[in-house]
Amino acid sequence: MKKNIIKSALSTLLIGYAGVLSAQNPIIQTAYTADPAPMVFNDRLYVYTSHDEDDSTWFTMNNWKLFSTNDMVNWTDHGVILSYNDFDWAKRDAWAAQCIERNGKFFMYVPMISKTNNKGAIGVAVADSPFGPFHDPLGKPLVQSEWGDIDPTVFIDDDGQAYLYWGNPKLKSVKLNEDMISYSGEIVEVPMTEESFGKREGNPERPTKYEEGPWLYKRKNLYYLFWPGGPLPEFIGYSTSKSPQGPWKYGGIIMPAEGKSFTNHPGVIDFRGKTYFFYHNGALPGGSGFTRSVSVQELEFNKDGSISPFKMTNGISKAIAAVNPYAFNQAEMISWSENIKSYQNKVAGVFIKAKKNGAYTSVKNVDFGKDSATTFSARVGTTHNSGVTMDVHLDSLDGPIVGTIKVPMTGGDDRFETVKINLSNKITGVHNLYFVFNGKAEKDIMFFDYWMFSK
Ligand code: FUB
Repeated sequence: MKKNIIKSALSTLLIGYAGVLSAQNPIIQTAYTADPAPMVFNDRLYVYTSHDEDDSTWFTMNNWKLFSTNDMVNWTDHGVILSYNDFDWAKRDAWAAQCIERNGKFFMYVPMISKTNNKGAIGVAVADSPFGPFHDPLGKPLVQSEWGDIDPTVFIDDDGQAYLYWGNPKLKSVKLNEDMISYSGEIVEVPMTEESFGKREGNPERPTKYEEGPWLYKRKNLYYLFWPGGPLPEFIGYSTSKSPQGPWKYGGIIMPAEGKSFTNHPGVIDFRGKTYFFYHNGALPGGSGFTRSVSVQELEFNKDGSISPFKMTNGISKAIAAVNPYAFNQAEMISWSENIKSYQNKVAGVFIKAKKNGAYTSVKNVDFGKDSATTFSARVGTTHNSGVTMDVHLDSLDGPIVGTIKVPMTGGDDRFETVKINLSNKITGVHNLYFVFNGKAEKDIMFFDYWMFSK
C-alpha cells in the first residue's frame, strides 16, 4: 500500500516532465525495416523504409513501408505504400529506395529485378501524397545499365537541378529532368579513386572503400555523399565536394560497423533546426543481416564541415513536440513496444496486434493540459471469448492504471468496436502512456486501431 502511495506521489511529481526515458532505437519495433530514406514535407518528418520479411534468411523484401513523426520519439506506421508488384516489369527485390517531393508530387525511386532480363533496374513511382497511392508512369525502368543498379538516392539542388546517384560496386549518377521521370545526358560513372573514397586493400573489383547505398545531402554549400563502405561488415563513410557532381574528397569513416547486420545504409535530413542521421542494424529481437531495424540519432558537424566518427546510440529520448490526447490517435503511433506487430486491412487501415499476454505500446510526451481528462475511448477487438483487457498506465509500465478496457469479442481483425470508459484518476499535465494488453490466449491477444481521451 505504502509502495503504491509513493508510486502515485512520484507519478504526480513527474507531471510536466517531457519524456526523457530509456532506449528509443530501433525506432520501429513492429516490423523489420531497413534502408531508411527520410523526407521532410509540411513540417513533418517521413521515413520510407525497405521491409525485411519476418524470419528472412536472405534479402526477402517485397515492399516499402512509410513511417512519420512530429516529435522524433513517437513514430506512426503508415503501412506498406508500394510493392514491386505495382510495377508490371518487376519481379522481386524491393530494396533500398528514396522518395522526394517536387511541385506537390512525390517521386519514389526504387530498385528491383526486371522480369525481362533478370537484372537490377531502377524504377520511379509517382503519387499526389507522401502516402501514395503510387503508380508507375513509365511502365519500364528509369535506368538500367549492365549490372549493379541498386540503392538510388535523389537530390534537388537549390537551382532546381535534380540528381540521381546509385550503384554497387560502381557509383553512377545522372541529371534528372524537371518532370523527375526522365533524364538528360549520359549516365556518369563516378571515378573510384582513393582520394574520393579511401583505399581498400586486396580487391581489384573494389579498389576503394565505397560499397553501395549512397545518400546525397547539402549543407552550407558543401555536398556530402554518405555511403556504406567495406569490406563487410559495412561501416558508413563519407565524401564531400563543392559540386553535386564531384570531384569527391574522402572524409573518413563516421559510423564503424557494429551489431548483427553486415549491411548498413545512411539517410540524412534536416528537420526543425537539427540534422538527423538514419541507419539500420540488427538490434531488434530476432535481428540479423536479413531482419534489420531502422534507427536514428542526431548528426553533428565540426566547424569546418567535417564529421567526427560516432557510435550507434540509444536514440533520441527528448520529444520536440507534444502529443494531443484529445485528438484521434492511431494505435500504431508508438514510442516503444514489445510483442506487437503492425497489420493493415481495408477496415482499419494500419492497426496493431498484441501477440502475447503483457505485450505493450508506449506513447511519449502526451500533454493533457490543465483540465482533467475524464474518459478514454479505444477502437479494439479480439477473437477470444473473454478476459481480454487493455490497461492504460501512466508514465511507466508499472505506473498507475488510470483505466481498463474490457475488449469485446468482435470475431476478427476486420471487426472493431469503440469502447469508452471513465478514468479512475484525473489526468493533467504531460505524461507518457503505456497501453498493456492482457489475455490468456497463447497468441494474437487483441487488435487495436485508435484511441482518444476527452475532458
Ligand atoms: O536492403 C537490401 C540491400 O542491403 C540494400 O539495397 C543495400 O543498401 C543493403 O542495405
